[in-house]
Amino acid sequence: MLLPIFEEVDHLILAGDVWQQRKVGPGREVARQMYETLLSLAEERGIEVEVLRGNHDPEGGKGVTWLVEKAVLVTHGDAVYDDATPWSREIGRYRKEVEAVVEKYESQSHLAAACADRAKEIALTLKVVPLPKLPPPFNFFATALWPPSRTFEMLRVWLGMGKRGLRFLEESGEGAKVLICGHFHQAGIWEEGGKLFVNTGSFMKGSRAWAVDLKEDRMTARELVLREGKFGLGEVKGRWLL
Ligand SMILES: [Mn+2]
Repeated sequence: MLLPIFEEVDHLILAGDVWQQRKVGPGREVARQMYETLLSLAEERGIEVEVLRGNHDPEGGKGVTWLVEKAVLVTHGDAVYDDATPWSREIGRYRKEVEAVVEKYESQSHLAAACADRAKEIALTLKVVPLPKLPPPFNFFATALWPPSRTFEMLRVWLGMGKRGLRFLEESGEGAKVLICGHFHQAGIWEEGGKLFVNTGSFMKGSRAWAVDLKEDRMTARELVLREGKFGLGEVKGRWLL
């Protein structure tokens, strides 16, 4: 499905949550194999692949990567909030453990890489809470909306993430002008005071996925559109000269 996007790409950055490493049961192996296939399809085409870690695949991968002489910072996005994934289903159950991790990092560097390390520790702290098996559409509501506090946290983060992302860039971005991340499932562009934050959204149902293309100092954000089972580049959402 992603092959059309691979055309004309020589360096591909996958910004985390590429596969569900934390999943338990047989689905985990299917997810891992799909991930391996994705990597080999890219490698066969001579594409250099850089995989960042996310909260769903916290083991392996770098926390952050920099492009264009550190003008562009790419990270999964769970480094942006102190508690990484405030809307997580599991966070209520592990609140004390998460607070201990946040406290441990309080006295340390608040640069992007350290924040990404904190996010990884939080991801490994949250153990998967099994869900009851329900028929559709109840399974969707159980997955997406339980517990109810999750919905409020998602709304709070969606409304505030633009400002929060720009603040992270300012405080932790080591002078970078651009922050690119996903994690929040809501694609968008926020600009303020010469700083730019692009959220590439998500491939999940109900979300839109974007891709950011960088060629020398020209950067373009585009929507990815699903046509006849394959993703292609769609509408241009923003163009910048770095
Ligand atoms: Mn995530």
